[in-house]
Amino acid sequence: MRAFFDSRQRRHAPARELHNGGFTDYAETPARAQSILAAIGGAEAPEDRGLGPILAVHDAGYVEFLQTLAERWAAAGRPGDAIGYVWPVVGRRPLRLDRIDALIGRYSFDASTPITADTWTSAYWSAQSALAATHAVLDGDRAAFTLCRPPGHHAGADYYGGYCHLNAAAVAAQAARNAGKAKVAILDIDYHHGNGTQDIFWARGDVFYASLHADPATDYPFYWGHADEVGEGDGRGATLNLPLPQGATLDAFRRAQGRALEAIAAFGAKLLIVSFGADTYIGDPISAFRIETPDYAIFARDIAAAGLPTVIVMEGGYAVDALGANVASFLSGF
Ligand code: OKP
Ligand code: ZN
Repeated sequence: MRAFFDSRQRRHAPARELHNGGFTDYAETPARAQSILAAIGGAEAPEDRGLGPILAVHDAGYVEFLQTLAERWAAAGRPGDAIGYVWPVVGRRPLRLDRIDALIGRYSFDASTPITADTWTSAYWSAQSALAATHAVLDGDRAAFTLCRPPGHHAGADYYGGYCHLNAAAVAAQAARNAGKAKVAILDIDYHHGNGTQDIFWARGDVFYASLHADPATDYPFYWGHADEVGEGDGRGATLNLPLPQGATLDAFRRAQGRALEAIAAFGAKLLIVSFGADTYIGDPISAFRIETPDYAIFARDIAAAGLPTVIVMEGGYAVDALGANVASFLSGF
């Protein structure tokens, strides 16, 4: 299977993140990519397909903000990485403010995603890697893997958060739609709900979003991913949320994934994108499922049995030492 990664994706390396009320080392480290590359034997660099496919998903004002945030932060005399601390409560007037902190609040949803001078470059190449894998599959490959780091599924059309800036899975899905795939499905099996992906396709009937994740009653991102969220308008019924309790093991996860795959088959998807997070692993430092390394091959075989051309997009996974083996196990199932 072809795999894609650009070395510029390593540059984004915030120092600290706000976690449970204190600053801790940033969990989404460049070492994650190293662990995966060592286990899968390397990856190809993607072509540069430019901003067009990114702007097909993301708001132009947001993209411009992300490109310039680090400079503006420095120009405001702020040391270190840019972190927000104020957010507009839903329903406030859409004020056009210039103050850097107000803009961060406008274009993000949490304080766990510091922005550095390299964030834009790494996020851009992460999206390009996703496009390269998507085009490999559109050109006939059965499956392709994209090592998206930084990850993407928490990023919405006009917001970042959850270590995510550009939504690689959404960019991939939109590229497949534009290439003529009538119906595209996204299966999100990261530990966390992919709120950004859900929001982007919330009111659309052409892209199905199914997610297995830790119950948002107990886990980040809390405000999305509840079972009664099913989409709206043309998208009503094209969102499927299957929250699982903390402690979930192979059997519960596999059963839920089977339900998601049945729904994707009924929808009539012509191409599948898997948002794959290995933070469901038993040893993950920020998560609480109990999936073991060999289990990933089983999940992947079940997904492969759906028989759809498949783009595998890397999302989370923070047990760095085991991450490569978990990804390799998953890919072996294809
Ligand atoms: C990204 B992905 C809780 C802090 C939560 C954000 C988690 C982002 C996960 N105290 N930090 O879905 O793996
Ligand atoms: Zn996650």
